[in-house]
Parts: sequence; C-alpha cells; structure tokens
Amino acid sequence: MTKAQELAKIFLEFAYYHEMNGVAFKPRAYEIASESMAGLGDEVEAAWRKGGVKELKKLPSLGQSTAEKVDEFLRTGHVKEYEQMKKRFPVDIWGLSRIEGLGPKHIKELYRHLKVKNLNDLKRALQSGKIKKLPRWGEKSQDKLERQLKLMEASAGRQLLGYILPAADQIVKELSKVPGVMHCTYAGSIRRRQETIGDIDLLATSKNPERVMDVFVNLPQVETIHEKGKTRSSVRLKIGIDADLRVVPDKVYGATLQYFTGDKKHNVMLREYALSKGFTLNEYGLFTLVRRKGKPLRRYFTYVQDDKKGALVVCKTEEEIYKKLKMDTPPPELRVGGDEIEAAQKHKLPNLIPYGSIKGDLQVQTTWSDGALGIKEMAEEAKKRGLTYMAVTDHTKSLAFINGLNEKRLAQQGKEIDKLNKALKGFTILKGTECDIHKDGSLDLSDKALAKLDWVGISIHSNFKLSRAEQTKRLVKAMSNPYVDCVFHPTCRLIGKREPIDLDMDEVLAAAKKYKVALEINSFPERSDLRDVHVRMAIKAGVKIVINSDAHAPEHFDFLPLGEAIARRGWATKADVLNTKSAKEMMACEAKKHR
Ligand code: DGT
Ligand code: CA
Ligand code: CA
Ligand code: ZN
Repeated sequence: MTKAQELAKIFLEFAYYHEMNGVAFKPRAYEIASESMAGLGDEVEAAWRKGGVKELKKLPSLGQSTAEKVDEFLRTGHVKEYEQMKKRFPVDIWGLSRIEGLGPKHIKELYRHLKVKNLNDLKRALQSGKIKKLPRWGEKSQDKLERQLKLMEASAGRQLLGYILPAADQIVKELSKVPGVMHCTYAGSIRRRQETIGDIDLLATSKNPERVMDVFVNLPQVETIHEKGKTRSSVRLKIGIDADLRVVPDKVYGATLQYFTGDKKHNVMLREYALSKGFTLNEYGLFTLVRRKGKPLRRYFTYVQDDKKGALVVCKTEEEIYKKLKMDTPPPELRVGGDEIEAAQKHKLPNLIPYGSIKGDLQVQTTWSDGALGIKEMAEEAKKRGLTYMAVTDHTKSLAFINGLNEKRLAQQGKEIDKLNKALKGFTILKGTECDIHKDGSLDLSDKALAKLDWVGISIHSNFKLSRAEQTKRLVKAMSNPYVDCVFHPTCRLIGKREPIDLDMDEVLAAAKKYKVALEINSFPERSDLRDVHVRMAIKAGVKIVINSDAHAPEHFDFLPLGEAIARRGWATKADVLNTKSAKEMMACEAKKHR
C-alpha cells in the first residue's frame, strides 16, 4: 500500500467505527477524507512536505483534525487514535467493508455475536450456517453475503483501470527519462483501456537495456522483484499489481507494441489473416512466407517461415504493419477480436471521440447532498480543468441519509446557482438533479420542480433485485416522464461489488430513443456504467450518450477520460456524445424536448 492508500484505509475505518457508535457528522467527514486520500495519491505527501498541516488543510476535504492525523501519520508512521480504536475493536473493517451491503452496523453485530474479524472469519461463519441464525439476519442475508463474496473473489487479482492508469503513467514518465530510451509506453489491457487490469505491460526501446532494467527494478513504487533479465523484468508494485517491462531494439518497436497490446484474440485473428495473405506476423515483425520445396500446398499450414528466405517486411510502426496487410490501424480500444478487423479492412472504422472532448460535466454532487465541496468551489475546480459548464445534480429526498434535496431546498439551490452564474465568467452552472427513481417507476420530485431545471438525471438507488420485466418496466416508466433528460449509471453495477440490475437493454434503448433520453457513461472507476458493449448498442439504436464524472470531490473530474475510453471502446464518435457540445448547443439539442 502507498501512504495515501494507508491513509484512505485509516479514515474509512474511522468513518465506520464512528458510525457504529452512532456519532453524528464525523462518519461522513472521514469518508470524504478517505476518498480524497485515495484520489490525491502522492499529492498528499507533496502538500505535507511543502507546509505540513497548513498546506494539508488547503487540500479539498481535509479539516483540522483529519489534517493533523495525516501529519502525524507522515511524521511517525502511526496514528495514535487509530491504534487505540483498533485495540478496542480489532476488526479488519477495511477488508469487510469491501463487501457491498455490509455496513458498519452489520460488521459490529458479526463481531459481537460471532467474533468475525476478517474475510476468512466471515467465510467460516457462512459455511457453518451461523449467520442465518442471527437475530434479524436470516436465509436471505446469508445468500446475499455468499453471492457478494463470490463476486469479489471473481474479480480478485484484477484492479480497476482508474486506479492503475495514473501509476502506469508515472512509471512510463520515469523510464522515459533514462538516457538511451527512445520509446516507452504501456501495452496490454491498459493501452486498450479495459475496465479492469490483470498486470501492467511496459515496453521500452533502447540500445542499453540493462540500464533501463536497473532503473525499473529500483523504482520507489516497486515492492518485490520477481525476475530481472536483460530484456525482460517483472516486479510487484506496492499498489498490489505486477508490472512487466520488455526492452527491445528501436527498430522492432511497432511489431512488439502491436503484439503486446493484444488482445490475444485480436492477435490470433490478425495472424490468421496475415497468413492468408502470405505473411507471418509475430512480435519481431511481419515476414513474407516462403513455400518449402516439395511440400503440398494445403492452406496456410504448408507455409513455414524459412529463416533464410522468409524476409522481414516491416516492424518499425504499428501503422506500417496494418498498412502492409491492406487495412487501417484499429485504435487499441477496439482491439478485442470482434468485427474491428473486418471494419479495418473495409476502411470503415469509426472516427472515435478524441480524449479531452468533454466540455461540461453533467453529474456533479455538492455539499447540498453528499459532495465534499460547495457549488462555487466545484465550479471553480471544473473550470480549472478546462470544462466550460457543469450541472449540479445533488441527490433527492428519498436518500435522506445523505441529505437528499426536497422541492423546497432544490428551489433554494436554484437561487444560489443564479447568483453564482451572474458572477462567473466563461463558465455556466446548470440547475440539475439526480432524481431518485422509486420502486414503481415514479420520480422522487414533483413535475413542477423538475420543470424548473435545466438538466434532469434519474437513477435507481434501491430495489436492485427486481425481475427483468419489473425492473425494465420501472425504468421505462421513469424515462417516459417528459422532464427527464438522462439516465445516470443505467445498470447500477459496481465492479467486484454489485451485479448489474436485470434490464432488457433493447427495450431500454427503444424507450431512450422514443422519449429522447440520453444514457450516461459514468466514469467513476468502480461504476464504468454503461459498459462498452451497451454503448455500442445504444449508438446503433440512435441513442445519445453523455459522459459524466459523478464527481463528489474535485479530483473526481479527472475520471472523465476513463468515460471517454469506454465511449471509444463502444465505437462512439464525438457526435454521439451530447456533452462534447457547448452548454448552449447541448441545451438546444434535439435530445432535449421540454425547453
Ligand atoms: P490483463 O493483463 O489480464 O489485464 O490482460 P492483457 O491483455 O494485458 O494480457 P497479458 O498481460 O497476459 O498479455 C499482454 C498482451 O500480450 C496480450 O494482450 C497479447 C499478448 N499476448 C500474451 N500472450 C499471448 C499469446 O499467447 N498469444 C498471442 N497472440 N498474444 C499474446
Ligand atoms: Ca497485462
Ligand atoms: Ca503481462
Ligand atoms: Zn447515483
């Protein structure tokens, strides 16, 4: 764990502990501090070095007492109050809290009744059937916990792209500085921007590979070295994932990059296609095939690469390899071994939405509900990152535990936004909502209140387990409300934590088209919702997409490129995405009907 991750853990455990003990306000403050530590990463220590507690307090979401704890931890490696808390309550709250639906109160009861301290204890308790016998728990809770554990184990070892990408960027940056390095990048699933990552594949070119390897295995991010060689090394990083580095001569960069970008299926299909054209493709390049004398010609199996005669055609860049095969180069996000190869042959690949295309964020929470900063501060942070507008979309009254807004508070918030808009230059704040969808498909706010808003997002936050028919009916009914602009995080899945709700996607898409409702790509790493395959279906159905960060703190705005990556994996062009337009154009767009 990095220091920032350890701090995130400490603060989350504090949040849970205070919640268990019914302390008011503190839990949320600690939770926000925890998320902020995880999001800020190395910036926490950098701020602390610059000016201790005083600088720390300037970070979003840290107050006096949390800043002091960060200071104590960075000075001494400990937080006294945390250690005292752990003595009183020796439970791995962090580990247990990763199970969706296992809240502070549950963790407390499991410890009190069954002495469950960690995930292993929990598994044992489930196996022994003791959990269903607890008062108020029952068969249903037991089943649910079992399902959640399975889900977690299925994703074990893989990590979310959003948390790995910054680490990979940092390593690439440092290796690029090593004298003699000509190219350095990551390949594999990161380059393809897959939603979860098994390991980091790094690639560098240099005449002096040993020098690069020395720097690599000695990086401060490295925890242990699995293997160190002249051209390939493998390490475990402190963030809990392996990283491989290959160093090759610069002239074969393209071939090696193509090979290690994958995915495997894409490579297999490409290789077969190459063979059918009289070439063979491997990590060293594209070679012509030579027929061995005397062997019968039986499809490509009869072709062998003859070292003497099989001549290297190209290997320097990916583009020239694909070009020699008479096809366009599929962007890495499309390389999944599906129809991208055929599209590349027919020169029919889409012109994918470029990174950095999002002009405004249409899902932002503030201190009015469960966000870390006020509207003004969030707007300033959004503007700092180059956005020109944002919609304030706080939660609504059904979510009382996070202070969701009722009609009256929404109207008050509108007045504050009017005032802020008058003062702001070059930035627009839209009045919006993340209106909760009730079990029966009705909405949490009155039509009268919705009619006054610029941007109405709706989402499901409860009753995740309805049957496909019921869930679809519920969502479609909500979408049919004339004031609705967008469905937020449509499938509600949380990677490794919560299964998606059961929806008939075709029916949802038909409704989205009919009622002119956009579907969100929620860029939050554990959501990544809609997924790539659904984005592609939506675009085919003529449904508009919106890419939002779902920011609850300013650093969450930095998740937007992850949403753009999902859009790209879903073959989206700029025109498919509503918030690539300016606020004015977006508001006038045909996907919106009631203004
Ligand atoms: P991951 O690490 O599970 O998130 O997914 P990848 O795609 O990064 O897979 P990884 O790390 O096992 O391998 C990186 C790339 O190397 C992979 O995308 C394609 C290439 N590769 C690895 N093994 C093979 C293979 O057996 N055949 C072919 N054609 N390519 C391979
Ligand atoms: Ca990999
Ligand atoms: Ca690998
Ligand atoms: Zn939500």
